[in-house]
Amino acid sequence: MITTVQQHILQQQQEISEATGRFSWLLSGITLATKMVEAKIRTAGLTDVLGVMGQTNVQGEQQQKLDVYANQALLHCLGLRDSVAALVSEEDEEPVTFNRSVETGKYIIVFDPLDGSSNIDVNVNVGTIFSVLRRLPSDHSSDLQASILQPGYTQVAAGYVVYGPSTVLVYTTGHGVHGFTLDPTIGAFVLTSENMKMPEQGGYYSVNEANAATWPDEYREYVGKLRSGALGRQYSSRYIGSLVADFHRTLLKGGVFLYPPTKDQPGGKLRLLYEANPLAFIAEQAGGMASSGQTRILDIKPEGIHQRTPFIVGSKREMQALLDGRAK
Ligand code: AHM
Ligand code: MG
Repeated sequence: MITTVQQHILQQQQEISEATGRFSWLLSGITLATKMVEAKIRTAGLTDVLGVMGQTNVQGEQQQKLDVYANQALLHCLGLRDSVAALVSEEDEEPVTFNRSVETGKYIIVFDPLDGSSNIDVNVNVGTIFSVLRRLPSDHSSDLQASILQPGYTQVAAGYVVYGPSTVLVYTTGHGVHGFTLDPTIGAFVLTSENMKMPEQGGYYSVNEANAATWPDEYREYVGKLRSGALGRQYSSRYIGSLVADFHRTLLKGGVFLYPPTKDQPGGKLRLLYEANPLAFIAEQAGGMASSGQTRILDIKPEGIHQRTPFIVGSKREMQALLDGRAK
């Protein structure tokens, strides 16, 4: 028989001592919203949702119509869950907080509603990334900053959905990484890969090489090593420009994804809370590693909700080679 993501979360919950039915109810808000987004994406060319909406978001980027829809779907589906204390989105400058007591409003969800949005209009994979944090019991404040700005190692759960040829959901609660595929005939995410493991070494590296001239030297040297066969393999390159899709391939096939510092983005481009942290949690749970080049991603203490970080994630062998190169 099939196992749906809902059933799987309920089973996992029995293994997490403090988990209650609230947690699976909360995650069902995420799966519902992502199914709404996927339905919209499937008919995108036929309806009037492609293209730019004419607003710029807090990062100064043009918001696509689908970005707005995905953000609203998540805010709506999760805002109704009474265990949610705050929602933090890439698309909103400030967190959306709910006036819920510490006993009821236990969780904070941080998300990138539609990652890779520059790919929407060209029919290339996009995704949703989420991270669940536990509200600090001492955090009675209305802004919940202390609870929101916790380092990634405190995440209770993290996951993503890739809207590709099929729609795939991958999540972890710290007990392995599990993958589900949306069965459109029944409208449910069905378990397709339990306990996913990243290969110890892969055959692909993934980076926007157009930026190579402005990377710090060690990244040019590192990618040079991958190209020259110094790691005992002849690598090939793959770069989609949708982080979720590039990460998903790295999880399945191994290798390394990098977004190093550049001249225009000396602090990195990708966002710590809703891009790097959740993917780093999943990578580590699958046997891989994630670093900013200086620090383990999950150890970084965030200072702002839209903070950026250089992000390098992948198989053990490639990650170790990067860190050894830095240690020289
Ligand atoms: P977005 O969340 O606004 O879509 O931006 C993040 C995206 C990532 O999905 C992707 O890894 C990266 O930006 C690509 O950047 P670039 O076009 O500079 O290579
Ligand atoms: Mg993104």
